[in-house]
Amino acid sequence: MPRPQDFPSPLRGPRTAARVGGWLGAAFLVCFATGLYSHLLQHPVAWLPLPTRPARLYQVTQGLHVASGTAAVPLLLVKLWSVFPRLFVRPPRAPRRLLGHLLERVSVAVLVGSCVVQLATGLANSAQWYPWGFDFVRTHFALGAVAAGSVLVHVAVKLPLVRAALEQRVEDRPERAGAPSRRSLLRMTWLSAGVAVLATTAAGVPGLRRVAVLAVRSGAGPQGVPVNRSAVAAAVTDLAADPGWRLLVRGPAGSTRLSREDLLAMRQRTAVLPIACVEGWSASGTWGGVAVRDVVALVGGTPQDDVTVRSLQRRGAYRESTLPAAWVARDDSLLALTLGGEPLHPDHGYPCRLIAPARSGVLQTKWLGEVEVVRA
Ligand SMILES: Nc1nc2c(c(=O)[nH]1)N[C@H]1C(S)=C(S)[C@@H](COP(=O)(O)O)O[C@H]1N2
Ligand SMILES: [Mo]
Repeated sequence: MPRPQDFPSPLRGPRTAARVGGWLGAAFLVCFATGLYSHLLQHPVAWLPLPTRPARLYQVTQGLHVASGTAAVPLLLVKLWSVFPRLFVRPPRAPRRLLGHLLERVSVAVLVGSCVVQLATGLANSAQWYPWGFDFVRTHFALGAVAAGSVLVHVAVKLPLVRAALEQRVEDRPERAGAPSRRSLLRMTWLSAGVAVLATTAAGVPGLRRVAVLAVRSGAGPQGVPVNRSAVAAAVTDLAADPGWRLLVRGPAGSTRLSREDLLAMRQRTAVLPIACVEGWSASGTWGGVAVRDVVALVGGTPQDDVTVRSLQRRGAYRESTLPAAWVARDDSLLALTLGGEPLHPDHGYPCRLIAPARSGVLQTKWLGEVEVVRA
């Protein structure tokens, strides 16, 4: 077993750890807040109404979520490197000090474990790679809570040490000839975090798409919008192309079945709205169709009701979503029939899909078969 003094680099230690830790804490805070918001959008709670505008809100917050999570990776690596020798500190002999030591070690183990797994699975998810058997969304949420709690405990415990470390200067000159200085180590760390942010978010910045090497699905797809699950993958091709397709609309005053022609004969509206996937990619389109509120009005639905939409798709987690009343009240919450002025491509949800502002992509249900008014 090595001992702490076997790691002689003067760049490790509290001065580096405290500074990188501050940035890491900031990245975690952004990531946690945007992640919580994304979770609440998908699992709304009645006492906490969420904003329905600006339309691009989720596009921005989820972009920040993926960018801050990616930036946290190099920050966490440098932070772990800077404290690595502490792993080999011998426990004290005195029983009371030993207890304190063990508690601190356990809290650090939970902290490091949850942060590493959280960032690794999040990164894999943003790269659309799901090599595990567990439910990603649930695990990511639960682990986020564990990570947030253990970060708070850690900051509280280390505060005196952090204060002292931040009072010490960061020198520009290396302590040993030929070695980098602490200042240049920190600069390299900020730079790596900056590159990580750019590589994930630049796809959204015109002209910078080519540097967005870590961004997935940044523009390709029929009608200029990427596709996550195609009609073939969802096994809906036949049902969606059936000329006998009707949208079943159910509400307190009864039910009705509408063909695409019926829907096209109603008042048409257009809205420029993004598809903003949880994975971080997003793309805007001009959607045309009928307002959800106009359709549910046919069966006695009002803008005070929630509306659940269901897909023709038989299996899969995103076959259904519920549009809260605040969204139903908006004219740009659409049952879309067209994208960019053309009938929806089969992969974008033909014959009819939901598209609404300030919502996560997973909630923009494609290939609708049914719309139901749900009264609270
Ligand atoms: N029925 C159904 N709708 C769905 C999905 C799905 O798997 N099934 N995927 C959702 C996800 S995760 C996203 S990001 C958007 C993508 O829409 P697009 O393929 O038109 O870009 O559709 C959503 N709607
Ligand atoms: Mo998505």
